[in-house]
Amino acid sequence: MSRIYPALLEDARRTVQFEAILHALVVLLVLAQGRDSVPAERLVSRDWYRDAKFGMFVHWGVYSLLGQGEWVMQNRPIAVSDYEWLASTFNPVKFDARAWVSLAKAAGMKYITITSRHHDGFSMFATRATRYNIVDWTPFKRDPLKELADECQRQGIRLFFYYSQLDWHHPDYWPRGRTGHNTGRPESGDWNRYLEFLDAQLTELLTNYRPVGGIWFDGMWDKPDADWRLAQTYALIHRLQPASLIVPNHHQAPLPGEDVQTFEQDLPGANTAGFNTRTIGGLPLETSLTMNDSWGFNLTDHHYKSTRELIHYLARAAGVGANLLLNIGPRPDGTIPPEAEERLREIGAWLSTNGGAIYGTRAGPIAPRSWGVTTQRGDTVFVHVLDWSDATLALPPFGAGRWKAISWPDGKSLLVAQVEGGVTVTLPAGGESYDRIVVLTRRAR
Ligand code: FHN
Repeated sequence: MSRIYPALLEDARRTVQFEAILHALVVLLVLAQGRDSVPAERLVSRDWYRDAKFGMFVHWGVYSLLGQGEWVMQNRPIAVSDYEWLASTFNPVKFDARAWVSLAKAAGMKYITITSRHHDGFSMFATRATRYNIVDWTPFKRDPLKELADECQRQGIRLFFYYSQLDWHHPDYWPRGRTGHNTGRPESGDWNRYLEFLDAQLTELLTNYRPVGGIWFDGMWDKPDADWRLAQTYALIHRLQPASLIVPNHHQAPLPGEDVQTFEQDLPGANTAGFNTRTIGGLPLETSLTMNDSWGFNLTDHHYKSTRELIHYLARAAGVGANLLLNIGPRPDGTIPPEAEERLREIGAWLSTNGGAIYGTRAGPIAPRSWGVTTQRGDTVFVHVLDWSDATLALPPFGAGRWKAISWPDGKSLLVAQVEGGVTVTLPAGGESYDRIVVLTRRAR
């Protein structure tokens, strides 16, 4: 025992060292995708993206008809032929692009990311690559993505397309990955033909709906070891629209050609969801979040987060330099659930006074704390006090110089004391209940 124990310890030490070296290599690799090799248009888009901070995620498709979320085809499971019939009944006559975009704007959102095709394989746009699309297959016959694109242009909001690489319907999605085994497809297919189909659809999206903010990929995790020919697809996107961003939800550290690192149901670095990477690269960051517990419309899911929780999440995301992509699951008729609309309007009202401490900021100098976070713009630091009921808040040291503090948005001076372990601020009594914001600037010498 006494001889084995040191050997085990030595082994463990070596493993830890090896993992640390591996981690450092990954981080270096990620950082090596320096800004130098990225064309100017995309750098501008990335900076715009970093400033935007808040976007609307929309999961909407044939699955919305059943009101059991977007995975219903896989979960029940439903055979391709039955799902095809369901798709032929999709008729969201109350869809109103103007109302959707106006709501996103009222919420203070700067972009919309909508499902152009989810894992069910049904295209929510006019495509020549398959007849299995909303214009050719349904009584609706309209192209909602075109209507949205035009409306986004009119109202000055950017449009991104969610695009599923995983497909439960396409015969050439073969060999199968982790999901989609029970939809009654032939046990054969041509993978290269499938990839050509993806590129053909992406070409359409990037040609017919200009300008596209970016493509938000999802589903690669279904076949992590397959050859997805990413370099070719990414080059195609960047050739067709040099300013478009690639946002991959593959749950890995960023790969070459990608522009944003997105995290699902988690703030960057946290992995409560169990599938997010903890490696954070140097790209703009985003976190996607459901407003209740479902992405696609779920008739019985009324488990909505409160406005307070959502505002806290937005502030916490900004505190680590990330955007919040907040989801809605519109109903099959095209209307938006009232619980979602109410929250979006309340967040928008809050942002109309407090957005100055969110938009255009970067992660602040103090790492997130249980009481809140900090953001900063230039030399101005915003302290977001989210959960703290005492009058005085102690901040750790966070930068040279002496600081003065005012409360936001009324600009009242607050007492600041330079103490040995940092700075204390006396918070205003009462006031804003979601997020008490303190603005810190350096005193002139
Ligand atoms: O399987 C999807 C899911 O339906 C949803 O679209 C989310 C959104 O981030 N992404 C996938 C799971 O990683």
